[in-house]
Amino acid sequence: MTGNRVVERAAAGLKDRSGRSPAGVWSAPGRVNLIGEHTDYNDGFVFPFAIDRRTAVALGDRDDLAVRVSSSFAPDPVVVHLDELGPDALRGWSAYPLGVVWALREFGADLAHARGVDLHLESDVPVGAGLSSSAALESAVALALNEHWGLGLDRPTLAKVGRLAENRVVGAPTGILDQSAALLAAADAGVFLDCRSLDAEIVPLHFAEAGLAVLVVDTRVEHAHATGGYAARRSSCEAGARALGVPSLRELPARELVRARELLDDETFRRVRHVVTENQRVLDTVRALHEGGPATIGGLLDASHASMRDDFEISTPELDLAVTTARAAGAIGARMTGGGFGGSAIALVPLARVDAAAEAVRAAFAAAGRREPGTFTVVPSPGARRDR
Ligand code: GAF
Repeated sequence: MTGNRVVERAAAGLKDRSGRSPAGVWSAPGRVNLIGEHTDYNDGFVFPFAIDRRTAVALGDRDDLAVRVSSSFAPDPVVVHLDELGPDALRGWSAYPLGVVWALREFGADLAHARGVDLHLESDVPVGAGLSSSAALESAVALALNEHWGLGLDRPTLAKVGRLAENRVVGAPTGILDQSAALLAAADAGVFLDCRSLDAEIVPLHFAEAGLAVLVVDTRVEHAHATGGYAARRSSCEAGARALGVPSLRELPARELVRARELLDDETFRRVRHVVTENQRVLDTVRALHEGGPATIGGLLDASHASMRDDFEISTPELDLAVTTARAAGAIGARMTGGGFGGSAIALVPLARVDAAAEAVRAAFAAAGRREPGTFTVVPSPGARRDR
């Protein structure tokens, strides 16, 4: 199990670097969003599941009031005194874990009696692949400190802590999807989340029982949400909602798209149409899963990809190639997943055809002169937890 390996590596890394035995080890998973893209910051619906790749944090108590973070994926440890943690002082990779410490306080956590800690992090969630490695890290640290310091915050609040760290410290204007997936997920199930109320329903997926697997194609085109297209899409959605007189696009009924087409410029209209139709596809997916199981959702995944490609314009040639090739090789549905502009696509593939589909995608990338993609299957897995 990859999960166990990162837990062991985190514990050993802490001992190595600080000489301390861990007081505990916590971990949180990366995620695949099955459907519901760019709907979270529009108060809409999302439906992610946690994957079997995790980030683990080993925690050791210190004798002072400092937080020291280290990792094998970072050059040097960073040490900051608990009272000196401001959002503007944090830079580089340590902004993720230290941003969480800062953000806990913003959500009312009383750190007056907290002792300093050493945190050592290890991960097997690929970075820059659109599988939420940053939310995995934030969620593991948030849960670890919440439990170790006895802060008493619930998981939905810890998800907000992670999002605030990401928004304010890292500078990416992202929504609540990724941290909610990392913190609320359950094995063999997806998290159907209403991003307005934050009500979550755990919906069984049972891919394997249906003879299906989820193949991830990491295009190895790195995306970054702190810059560029992501923020532009968010602004378009907000501008569309303002022009249509609704507080968020969640409030726009599908029948209002006729009026939207008259009122909005073509680009804003297509951004709005993506969000409105994607919300409906999430609802339809959850219903289809309840009524017919995962073999009935392929068409919804395809339609979601087409909407992201044509209306929201966040796909890339590599993501489109992954999707069309996987479909031609036997996938029953496929779509890009996550924020877009790079990252990964997912394909729902009959078990017997997974290897052939992966091979077909790699061959298509080679034939198109693209970098070799990563191809691997993922299994819906438990959310953040204490491992030791
Ligand atoms: C990224 C963001 F972090 C999420 O909040 C979400 O908006 C997603 O892109 C698109 O659905 O993962």
